[in-house]
Amino acid sequence: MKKILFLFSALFIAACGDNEPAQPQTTEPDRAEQQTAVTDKVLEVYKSPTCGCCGAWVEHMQANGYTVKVHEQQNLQPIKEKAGLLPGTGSCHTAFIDGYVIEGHVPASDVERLLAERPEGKGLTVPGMPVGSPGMEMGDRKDAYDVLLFDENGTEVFSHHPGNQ
Ligand SMILES: [Cu+2]
Repeated sequence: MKKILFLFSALFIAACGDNEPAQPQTTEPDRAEQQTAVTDKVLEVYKSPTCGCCGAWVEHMQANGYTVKVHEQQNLQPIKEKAGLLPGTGSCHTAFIDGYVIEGHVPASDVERLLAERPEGKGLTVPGMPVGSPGMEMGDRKDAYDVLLFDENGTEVFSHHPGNQ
């Protein structure tokens, strides 16, 4: 299982592009993790220093009113394990907010709904990196994708985003 997850994250980091310089707002993970449960709308994001689409997603969340703390590290494997992601359901960056995991390019509107409805589960994931999801804009192209609610047993569709193709 570790190996599978590692292969996925390596694949996504590669697809993400190595074109973005390191962001300056890196903080120590240990210190920040203690704050996640009590702060409102503070998103703790773990990403590789070179992931451009991860940075674009961070900007999407900031534009929607979230305070974001970015933690940059090369090896995200311990974070994926902490998040409890099932093999094949991961993406590039992993975030935590208010007791939930947000994996990959989840739209801010879905995070908003998650925090309002507070369903049972570990959090939301958009596996892979669908074109047209927040942070993955490529011209006018939008691929259809699902946001999944997941727990240790599996996933269910939380919302569907239709494409335009
Ligand atoms: Cu990405």
